[in-house]
Amino acid sequence: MTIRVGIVGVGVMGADHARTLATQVPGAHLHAVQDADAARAAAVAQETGAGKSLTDPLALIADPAIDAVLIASPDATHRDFTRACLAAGKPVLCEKPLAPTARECLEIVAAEAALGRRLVQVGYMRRFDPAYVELKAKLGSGRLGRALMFHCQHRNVAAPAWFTADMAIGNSAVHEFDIARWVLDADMISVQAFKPRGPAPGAAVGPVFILLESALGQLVDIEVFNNAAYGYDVRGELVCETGTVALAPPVRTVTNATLVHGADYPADWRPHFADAYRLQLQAWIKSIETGHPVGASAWDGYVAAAIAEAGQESLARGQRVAIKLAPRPVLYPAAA
Ligand code: ISE
Repeated sequence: MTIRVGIVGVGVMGADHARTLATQVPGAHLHAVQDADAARAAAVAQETGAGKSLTDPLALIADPAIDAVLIASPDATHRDFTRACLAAGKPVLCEKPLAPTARECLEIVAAEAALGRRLVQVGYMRRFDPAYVELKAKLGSGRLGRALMFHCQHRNVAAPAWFTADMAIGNSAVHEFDIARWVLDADMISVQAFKPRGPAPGAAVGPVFILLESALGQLVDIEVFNNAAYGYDVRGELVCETGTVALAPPVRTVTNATLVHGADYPADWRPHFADAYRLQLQAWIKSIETGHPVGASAWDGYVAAAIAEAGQESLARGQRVAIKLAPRPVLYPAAA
């Protein structure tokens, strides 16, 4: 069985997914790629051997020769394209965020619930990252007792000048919101977000610190620093009743040079999470073959967006904010 895939949007992430799909995902055939920039779509099609390149996203989604769609277009388009896939009855892997607002995410949830079967997977790829998978398994083994705290750090080299603290929450920290729910198997009930005083107004966005409380009383602290300069660096440590377990930095080589001993950092998330992206795509294709959905659901996409909005509100008001979720449709079983 071969699943014929079309990709909507082949910018940085879409092109990366296209390369992985074309070369490392058994059972998938990259049938077509779409981009508003015709030259870019054609170049990615040529590089990856995709049979077709086009500029109309809805034509790609409607194409009867396409069985499943990967959406990697700008965030503002995610809701409409995901809904078009649902209307066409096609499985869809939508890059995070599912949509820019919780309200739009809920529209997707409602549309999928009305359909009565899960077709949407959201690209929260850390759920497939071998290090996070092992962290969760070690917690699940019971050897460390119950989880009490989860320390998370998320550092990027640099963000564009227009990147704001709200975007640090809505675009970057959403990964931690999702992975914390998944690792702890618990929903979050409150959020408080802080910014250190300074840097001076007008300077690039500095660190944002976020504290979540889970329904089981666990604390999750998150530092997101989009202008950390030194490298792409994601860390996590669970503090449990009788021990701790942390993600080990993905280091393959250590360099000795004049007066230096050290490891390199990647410039962005793609090398750091290369295995996660590949495993996510392989699991997505397998889930279409078997009919058993995997990964973050539309509901999980909604919850991440709802936590982000509560976090943004907390930052604006300088107060802890309760996370209130819409009623959960039966389509989505209780575990995160
Ligand atoms: C980006 O959109 C991602 O999804 C990356 O994984 C994350 O590390 C980065 O902070 C986001 O801006």
